[in-house]
Amino acid sequence: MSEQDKVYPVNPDLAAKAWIDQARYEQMYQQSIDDPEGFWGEQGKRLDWFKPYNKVKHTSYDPHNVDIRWFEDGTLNAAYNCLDRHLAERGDEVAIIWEGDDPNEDRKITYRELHREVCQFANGLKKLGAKKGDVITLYMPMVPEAAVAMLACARIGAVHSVVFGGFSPDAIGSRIVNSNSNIVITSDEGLRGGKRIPLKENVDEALANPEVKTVEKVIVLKRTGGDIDWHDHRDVWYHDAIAGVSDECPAEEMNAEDPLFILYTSGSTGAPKGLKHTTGGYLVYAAMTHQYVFDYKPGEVYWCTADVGWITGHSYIVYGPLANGATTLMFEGVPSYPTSGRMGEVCDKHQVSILYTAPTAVRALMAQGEHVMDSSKRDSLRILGSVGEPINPEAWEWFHRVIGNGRCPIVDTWWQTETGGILIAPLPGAIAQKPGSATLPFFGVQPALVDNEGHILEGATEGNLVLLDSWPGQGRSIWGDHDRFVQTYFSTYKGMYFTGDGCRRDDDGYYWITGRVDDVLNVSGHRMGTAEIESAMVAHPAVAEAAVVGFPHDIKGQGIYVYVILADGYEPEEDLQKELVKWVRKEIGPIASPDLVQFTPGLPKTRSGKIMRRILRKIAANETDGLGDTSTLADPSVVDELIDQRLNR
Ligand code: 6R9
Repeated sequence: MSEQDKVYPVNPDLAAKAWIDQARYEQMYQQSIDDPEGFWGEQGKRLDWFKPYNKVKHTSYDPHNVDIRWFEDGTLNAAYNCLDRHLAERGDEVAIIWEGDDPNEDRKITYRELHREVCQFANGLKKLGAKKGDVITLYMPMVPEAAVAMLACARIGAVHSVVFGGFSPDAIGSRIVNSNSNIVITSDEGLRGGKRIPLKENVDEALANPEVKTVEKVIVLKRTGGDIDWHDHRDVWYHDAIAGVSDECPAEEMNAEDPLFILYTSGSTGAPKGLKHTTGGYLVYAAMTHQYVFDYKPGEVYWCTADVGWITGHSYIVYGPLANGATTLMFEGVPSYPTSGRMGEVCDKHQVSILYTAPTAVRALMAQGEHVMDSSKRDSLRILGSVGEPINPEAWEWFHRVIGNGRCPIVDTWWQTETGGILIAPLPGAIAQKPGSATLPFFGVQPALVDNEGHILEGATEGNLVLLDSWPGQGRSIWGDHDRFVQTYFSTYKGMYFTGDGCRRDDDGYYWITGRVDDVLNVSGHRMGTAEIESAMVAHPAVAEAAVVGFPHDIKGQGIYVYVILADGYEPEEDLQKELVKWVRKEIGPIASPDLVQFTPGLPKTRSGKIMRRILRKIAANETDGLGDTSTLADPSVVDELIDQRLNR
């Protein structure tokens, strides 16, 4: 039996106590497809609405009229649902456990305290001029104030746009320009793995660009107390913004379809897109998936190791868990600091029941051998989760056997920034797992595989992954550019949402995501557009042309391989390779650092001038035997040259 055929059946004891067992999964799934109105109409009641909805689903995937609305005549407030409604029953229970970068620093915040902090900061924002509909940019470390700021925006009806702390000043600036954001919330510095990250300095640099014109206020949380520049007319300390301010703040009544947040993500072409998520459907879906996919039970400590700068942090550190009244752990640091066993140590210290992390983190631990987990017992763990990229069966097995002591099911959750919440995953009490497969769809989700012409393929097969109908958590548009939304997701295959992922379905109907079929890379679970990196490269004077592809990388999943044609007068020297790597870090951020830069006199192109990436990918992966059809190349000798010069790794 091959590794991929291995099945881990559902544990009957777990199933007996789970929210969803197999029979219930099947019955609910069927109902969600047969009667989406009835199904979601019922599920919507898990939230508190100011004005209840009468209309449930109003969605069209017709490319001439893409229109997605859920619960459209209801009103509610996301922060109210994450805080106020829990106060009577569990006001004194812990909402957020914060674990600092330094293991001696931690903090527990109850729902009552979090409510107070959010209200106070919401009033602080208002005092500085923030109002409903404003876009507020967050560039924050992983501290409770990041969640407070998100919820405070939601409370007053402002739209947050969180920019991951690893992005560069240029990336912050372009997101501010695209969203017309008027307030930025940041921190003096961040702290990760003992290193200080100059967050405020990066914001200053972003705002120094004359094209960035809309920002009136920068609110600065004091985290490290490090030295920073100060601009009196613009900068306000977080502690000053809340000083003497009331801690009572009514929650703004929002329509279900009012935007809750924008989150930028990379695509195959152009600059990152600001995905627009709205309030009602998103929160229903985040809360429901958090409860069922992780089988979350009241009182359990749940830890998602993502950063709030990504969709995983939005839906499964902040909104889903807090809407459910859960205890969510927020970790400031990195899994390998100060010791390589830190992740397990944090599980023991806070008695974590559910651990949701990324394959790249598992592989990084695995590379250090079995003993890396010896400093912890991890007896409290009950469920493990994986997200961000395909998990290879070896890493799955190691995650299960070593981290989970062979006791805990792994929910491999497939989803995207665009989907708002988890779409394919094995509910732990209902669906047997196969290492490497995300398994079966969540309620209301209708995956299908299509060939390149858009014909739906039946049975065990492989194809492009599409979704046939909407679910409440789906992104509604691209901020300021609905045409691009339609073009990107609904035009390739008419009447379907195209995910950009390739996928296989086996005889049991299980889905196995095979990776992106477009020019999007997945580096350590982070999405990177090749076009974005290429345009950063050609902005350097030494670069005449650049082509970027991914190649298999043991820890990161994919590494970044850049082919560069130098401009006249530049020599292919090692120093220049290093300089170009630094350049991309400055233009986009450290997560986009190329792993390898190869200078080349030419690139393989078709006679019509299109770069043949398929060939570049093969060369980067060292698979030069099976280059496939090269007959359409304008100049086949380029390929031999590229292979000769291929970098040794
Ligand atoms: C949540 C998130 C989305 C892309 C997606 C796919 C890949 C995510 C996966 C997975 C295989 C999984 N992806 N989860 N591939 N198995 N369990 O990661 O969102 O950053 O937008 O990335 O990540 O390729 O299309 P996002």
